[in-house]
Amino acid sequence: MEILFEISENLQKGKAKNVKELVQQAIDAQIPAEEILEKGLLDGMNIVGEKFKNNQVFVPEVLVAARAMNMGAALLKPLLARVGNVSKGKVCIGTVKGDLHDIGKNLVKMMMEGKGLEVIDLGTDVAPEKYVETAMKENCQIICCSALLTTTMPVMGEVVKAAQKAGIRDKVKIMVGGAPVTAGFCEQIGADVYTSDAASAASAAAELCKAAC
Ligand code: B1M
Repeated sequence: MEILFEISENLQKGKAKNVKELVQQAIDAQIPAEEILEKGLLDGMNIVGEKFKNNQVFVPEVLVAARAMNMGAALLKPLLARVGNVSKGKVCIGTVKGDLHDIGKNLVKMMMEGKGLEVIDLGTDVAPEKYVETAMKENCQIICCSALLTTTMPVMGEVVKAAQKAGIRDKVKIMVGGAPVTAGFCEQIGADVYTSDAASAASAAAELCKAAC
């Protein structure tokens, strides 16, 4: 669809205002929010990611693209979050210590809210102790950790250890994800669930909360 292509193109150029207008037009044209997200916004962000990897674009370009992505995603949020009034579970989510990437984490949060879960967003650069303290204070059923850097992935193992040390490991599930994370890594560090994308993370979290109730 032409409009989704235009969203992707404008996102790659960091034209946030255009992206916002185009996303609104796509919503008005009754294109499903999931499709606008996948084929418009995420398509554009993936292309920027490839160019960043190949040194064809640099941090400033990536940042303006990320801003455009967030502005477009904000319009989709109410459509993706078909939430009822009753919370179906409580989770805390954050990007691990040393890591500032939050676009994927924000999408996971949005999709989880769409499943009716209450999500406490700890932001980025989150220390292991912070996840654990929050889970204890807020009675979260799940701790969700996101990491985009191979250098920060090991912090997820520290989160598992911190939960063990605090004596809550049998009361809280730990979910992990982010581009470099794998099911094997999840198993290796003793976390509970790995999912590769935001939609699967939301479904898995909803199932875990249902099982815990
Ligand atoms: Co960064 N960066 N970055 N960056 N950046 C990557 C990750 C990189 C792969 C680019 C590359 O070289 N190809 C590379 C990492 C290499 C590695 O570790 N192997 C990299 C690097 C090196 C860096 C810096 C070190 C660069 C530098 O300064 N020299 C630096 C580190 C800063 C830091 O964190 N301390 C850095 C900085 C930045 C920006 C600030 C410029 C910006 C972040 C802006 C922001 O997030 N607000 C940025 C961006 C945007 C990227 C790329 C281009 C895009 C990431 C993204 O948002 N993707 C990325 C290249 C790429 O991924 N192709 C790259 C879209 C997003 C929707 O996908 O986050 O994967 P993602 O989330 C997915 C899934 O992974 C999953 O669901 C999401 C949607 O389905 N998911 C989960 C995520 N979390 C989950 C949790 C779950 C389950 C699923 O359960 C709990």
